[in-house]
Amino acid sequence: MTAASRPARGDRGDGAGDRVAGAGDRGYPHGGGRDGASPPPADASPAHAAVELCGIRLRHPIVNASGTFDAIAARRVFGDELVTRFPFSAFVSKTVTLAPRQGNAPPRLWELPAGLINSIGLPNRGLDGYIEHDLPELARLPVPLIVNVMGFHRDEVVRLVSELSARDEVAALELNVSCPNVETGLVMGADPGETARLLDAVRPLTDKPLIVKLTPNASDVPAVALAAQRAGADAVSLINTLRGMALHPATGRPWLGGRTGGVSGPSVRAIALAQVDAVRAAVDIPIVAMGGVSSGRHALDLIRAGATLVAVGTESFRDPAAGERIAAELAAEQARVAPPRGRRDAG
Ligand code: RRO
Repeated sequence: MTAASRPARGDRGDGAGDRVAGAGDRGYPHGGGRDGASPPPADASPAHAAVELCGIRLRHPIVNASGTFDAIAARRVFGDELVTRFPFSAFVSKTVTLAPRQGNAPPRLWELPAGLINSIGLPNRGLDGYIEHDLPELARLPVPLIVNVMGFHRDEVVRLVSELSARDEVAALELNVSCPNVETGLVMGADPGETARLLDAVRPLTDKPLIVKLTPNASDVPAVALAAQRAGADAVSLINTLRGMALHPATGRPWLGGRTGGVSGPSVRAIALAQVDAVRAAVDIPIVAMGGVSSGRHALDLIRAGATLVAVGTESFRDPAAGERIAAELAAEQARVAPPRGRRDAG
């Protein structure tokens, strides 16, 4: 089946994308009174902000960046309030690998003047554990589920895509191509040929939307995006984190257990904007843009650069309700730039 002949995908058929409650005056998560947490927005998802990504209807354009919001832990803390006031219009899972992983040795984080370096190292239950334990929990969220997967060999990605594609709970798959192929040593997403070969292997296995998460640690990111599009990707997402390093101030040795890590947060926003702009010029498929977004204005910048959706990552560590606040701020910015019909003529 060709990309053109595939049916509209990703719609869970249960209106899930329409059931995100607008913010009211109930508890989650503003009620906790965290320092620096967002003030409650009046309405996080007015109708004019609704969008569609690859056939998936979403209440607003703000989703989470993979690995930056633990919805299962958040539900334990905030209870059903998380479900009725979920901060994102879709949930992107943390990266799932074929085998379970412990992740990197600590320390795993280093704080920067404007952001973070993380070296988490993909801790997860593996595919079987994810399907048994995480998927049933995540399927209870009121928004479509996008599952992020990564393999160290094409065959691993083939298994991940084919098994997750068979699950009705999964609206779309995001391929994390930021890891080296153990056969070639090349980072799959740093090389257009590797990216195309990966898509050639997995595209025929699924009718669900395939989003390729690009790495910024590549010499020609638009060329990788174009290779992904030509090989059948439905969308690209960018940017993943930029490789960085910190030294222990006393010993001068690498601080992070993984030696290097990924830089995110406000320090990378200008880089994200430039890469989204360059990728927009190279491809026609939708872009999910992220990198240092902490306000509606930042989200609007990425949409102006050509994004359909914007993901919030590091800011959610500071404020778990950031997604809801940023969606409301974005809607206000968009209404200011292009007021909804009726209001445009008023006065
Ligand atoms: O788990 C991680 O350390 C990690 C991943 Br998979 C990723 O895609 N990006 C990142 O900054 N960290």
